[in-house]
Amino acid sequence: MKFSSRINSFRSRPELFSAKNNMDTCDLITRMGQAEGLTHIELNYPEHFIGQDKSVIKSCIADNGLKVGGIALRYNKEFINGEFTNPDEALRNKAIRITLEAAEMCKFLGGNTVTLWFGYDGYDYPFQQDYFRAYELLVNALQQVTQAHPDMQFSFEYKPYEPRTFSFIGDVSSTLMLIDDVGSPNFGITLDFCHMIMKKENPAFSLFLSARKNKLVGFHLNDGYGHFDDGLMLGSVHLMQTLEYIYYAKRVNFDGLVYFDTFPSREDPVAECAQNIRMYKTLSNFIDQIGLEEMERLIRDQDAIKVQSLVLKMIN
Ligand SMILES: [Mn+2]
Repeated sequence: MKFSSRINSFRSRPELFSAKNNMDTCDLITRMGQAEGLTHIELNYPEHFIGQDKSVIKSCIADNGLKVGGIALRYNKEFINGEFTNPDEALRNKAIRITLEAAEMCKFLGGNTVTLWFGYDGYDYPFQQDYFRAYELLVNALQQVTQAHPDMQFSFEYKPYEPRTFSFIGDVSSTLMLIDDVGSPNFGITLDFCHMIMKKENPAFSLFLSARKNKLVGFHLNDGYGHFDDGLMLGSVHLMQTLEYIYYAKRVNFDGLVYFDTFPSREDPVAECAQNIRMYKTLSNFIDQIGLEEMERLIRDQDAIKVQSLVLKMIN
């Protein structure tokens, strides 16, 4: 299994790591290296490279026994009116240029996935967005970046809202429609558990839809209550839905990166990360003990009482 985590989580509780309050990218990577079971890291572009030497970052990752899973795009406030759908052509081109740079950086660091999350492509008011125009702009920009790097995997992480009231593409089906319209073989989907809960999707069903279309690239795992992107520890709120999600991950032989997109603020991030990995492995082992065939039989029976006995088995 490949496990990765959110680099900015490792800024919390700095007193547990060193006297330094302002940790640079290498400090954060070094701290991540202490998390038991962590194999990969993902960096944000350009955020984690500003004023940092990329070669130093590269050796720091190797020195800590880690590998780069990929790069995630973080567009700054300049793009408040949209990234790939920005009405200002110069800004839209700049967003495209930054995305292409991120792919180059990913290659340099030995990663293979560029994750795209467009926090600002969306709308807050009726008549604020021309949906036809914005959709064409988005498809066109995604074709440009995916075609420029055919050897790089690009992945779209949808989120229903936050910071916009409506993200332009905010659910599993419209993401799969977008991917289909872009038409690039190197373009797929990243499923974020909290985002799916916010959208009132059933995460295992979204996983099924993405796998059915052969577009499943990455997981962002966490938990939350469904109103905001809470970034809580895996299985802390929706334990059974997490179990069902991991079951379907096994069923489709998912071998991509499992990234914990959590926001520890009071917790020791090293312990929090190790706990998420332990939780994933424990739930995964539980399914293995029952056996995939037995699980399939259980599902075929459509007997909710038998399913509840699974919970009892976990507790006992
Ligand atoms: Mn995420």
